[in-house]
Amino acid sequence: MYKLAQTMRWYGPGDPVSLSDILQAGCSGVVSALHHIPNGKVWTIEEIETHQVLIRNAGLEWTVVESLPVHEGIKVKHDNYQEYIENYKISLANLAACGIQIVTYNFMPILDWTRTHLDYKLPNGAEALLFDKAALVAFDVFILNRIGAEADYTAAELERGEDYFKAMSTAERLKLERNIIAGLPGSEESFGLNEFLGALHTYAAIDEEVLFTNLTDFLREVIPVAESYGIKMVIHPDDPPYAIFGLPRIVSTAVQLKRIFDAVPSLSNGLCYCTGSLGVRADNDLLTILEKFKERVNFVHLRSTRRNEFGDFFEDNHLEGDVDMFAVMKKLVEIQQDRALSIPMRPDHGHRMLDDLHKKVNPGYSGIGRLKGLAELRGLEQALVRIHQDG
Ligand code: DNO
Repeated sequence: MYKLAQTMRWYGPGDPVSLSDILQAGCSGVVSALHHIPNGKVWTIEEIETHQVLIRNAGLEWTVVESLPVHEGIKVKHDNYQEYIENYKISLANLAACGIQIVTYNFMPILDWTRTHLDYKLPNGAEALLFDKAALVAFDVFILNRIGAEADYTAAELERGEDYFKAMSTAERLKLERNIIAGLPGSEESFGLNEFLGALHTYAAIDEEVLFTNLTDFLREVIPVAESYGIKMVIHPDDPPYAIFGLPRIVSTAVQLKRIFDAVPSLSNGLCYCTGSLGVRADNDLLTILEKFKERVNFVHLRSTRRNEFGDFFEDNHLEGDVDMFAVMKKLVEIQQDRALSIPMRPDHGHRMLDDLHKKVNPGYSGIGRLKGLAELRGLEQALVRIHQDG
């Protein structure tokens, strides 16, 4: 029986969660990236091998790249975007030469994943990541003072945002700013307020259609190269899966995903099926998405969020929240048997709990919280595999 290949993300030698921790958690693979190489530069074989050796020496294998970042120059098609695309192709060739064949990337403008609070206290004392819509509005309209921001929100949202803003201390404003734009772990960029406004400006003439063209032009160049090396590229959905800061978003729904795969049909044009990102939208049917793109799902992020009527969401326990993890896992078990392969999976994020609370951890990437998520997911899968086997 094929089972999900259990992995955890490792940020490199500076990660407070060590490779030994990851091994003890039950993983065989590691999801990692060369975070020290500036975005847009080539990943050389030497650099890849050095990282690979660190991981191998700990008894693990680097099975998935997350992420090989797509330079902003490609997303907005700056003059030198061709050079970045060429560098991307060389990095793919080098990864393939080292035997790494799953490469994650995203096409979110400017910011990677976005949360407003990194230490949202749960009733049991653990901490979770939270996206509070009122806080986002407070930041966008009243702290960043983005021109035209008001038009993106309803009157009720603006009112909640203003109340939120008025109740904040200066320290809280700074913290909110840091959480949103100073770069969460894994993000490729970080900004101050003015820099961020400047970055937003580079998208003034880029709507969803233009961004889609820029994505497909990129894919038409890199996917044939990936395919020739046996690499599966997997696009990570937008997180959250809708427009923020007036920026275009094109990887948020089944319709958008279909458009991307129709434009470049190669199976090397794949999906990182992230239940936590896609699941934030009530109109995203996670099972339908999985069924539709099952041939292209070559990496899985399992996580559950819980949303409320205001558009806020927090990261819940892996088996709770709005994601029907039982149904998702059942489907993943079936898909793996049909495709006769194991798909790498990582427990996406985890609460900060127990000893995590006394340590510095990368938000979302705690040791114990992720271990708990992974253990629950592993148990769920084991049971479903057994049921599948017994017919
Ligand atoms: C957040 C992650 C993202 C993801 C990138 C992929 O925890 O899921 O940062 O790695 O969007 O390129």
